[in-house]
Amino acid sequence: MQNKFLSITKRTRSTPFSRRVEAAGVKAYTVYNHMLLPTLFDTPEKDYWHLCEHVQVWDVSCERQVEVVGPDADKLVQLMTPRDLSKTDLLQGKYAPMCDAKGRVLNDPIVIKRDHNRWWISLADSDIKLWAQGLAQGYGFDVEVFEPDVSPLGVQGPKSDDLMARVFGEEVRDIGFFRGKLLPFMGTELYIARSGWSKQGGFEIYLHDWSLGEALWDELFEKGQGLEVRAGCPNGNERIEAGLLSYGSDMDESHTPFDCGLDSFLDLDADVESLSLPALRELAGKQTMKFVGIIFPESPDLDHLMNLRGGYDLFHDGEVVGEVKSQCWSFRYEKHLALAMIDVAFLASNETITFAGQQGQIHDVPFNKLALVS
Ligand code: THG
Repeated sequence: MQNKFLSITKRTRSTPFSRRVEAAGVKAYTVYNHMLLPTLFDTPEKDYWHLCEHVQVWDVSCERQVEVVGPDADKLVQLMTPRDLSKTDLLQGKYAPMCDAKGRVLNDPIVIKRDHNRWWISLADSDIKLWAQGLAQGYGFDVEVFEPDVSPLGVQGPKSDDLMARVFGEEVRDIGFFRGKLLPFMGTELYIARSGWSKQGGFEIYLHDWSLGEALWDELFEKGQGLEVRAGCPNGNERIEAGLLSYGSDMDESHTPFDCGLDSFLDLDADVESLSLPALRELAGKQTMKFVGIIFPESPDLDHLMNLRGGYDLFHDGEVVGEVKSQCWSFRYEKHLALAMIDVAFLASNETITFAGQQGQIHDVPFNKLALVS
């Protein structure tokens, strides 16, 4: 399947940074939370190496926030996730899968404790605002649930500390992983966290005033001179190597967190009220699928590579034993990497799998922790 053009309308919302993204020469978009998300600026390979060597500014406004505020806010957010949030510090973020009462994954956001009884749920691509509003209504909680005017701007890459220090001061350097600070910008204070959907290091600036978007963008580029700063976007190749999950591609509401390898983000023994914890305690140890990596020596063929696409069945002896969810050609390892869900029963006795005529080696994710032998 070839790429087609995307018709951009009000429904595929633009962002506070869209004009700058266009001026920077964006080549492709996807739609995420009903909003434009750039996916390509130069070639996939040039975008990749630039991210790994320099610093990029990412319009990730589409990581929309659901704000939950009011006397029952802690209760509602805890109800939505099986991760124990009771010990979250102010301005701390936690990667917190959200699950329904059957223990199925509805989203895998970062939840941020902005204040006492005030949370931002920084969403992956599914309509959690409606779910949260429904739960609040059904449980009779005293909370407001809405999408605030908040648009994250990512600053990612090895030079991101230097760039951020030039714009926001040296104190950005001691922000810990998934921690944040409120730092001044043009008469307001922006929430800035050390997080982002790459493993090259970086920050996310949560712009809470749409009208300041272009000023923020311009400031990063003006102060970034000499750092080779340029516009970028979440990079499919980099995140597949790093094993960062993409909701809707790698997993969806048919999977449990166990299937996805998200066990370490569940607190099965926690004494908290969470909608999914009873089901997840039952499901523990009974997983039927496993999220794995597969390494192929060569690219199966160009059609399969289009857009890091998944959705391909994996067969063994004529039986479907799994599905490729995302895949890419790794410029770093010079191998074709796939992320896949595979039947646990098949995995028990097999380490190789055939796909598009090639033998692939099954590996744990992330790939970039492995010594990839040639
Ligand atoms: N930043 C913000 N919002 C987001 C994302 C983000 N919303 C959508 C999407 N990304 C949510 N999904 C993820 C998935 C993985 C991570 C963050 C968000 C992530 N994981 C690390 C890992 O798996 O190695 C670390 C997790 C941890 O140790 O707590 O960073 O990127 N604002």
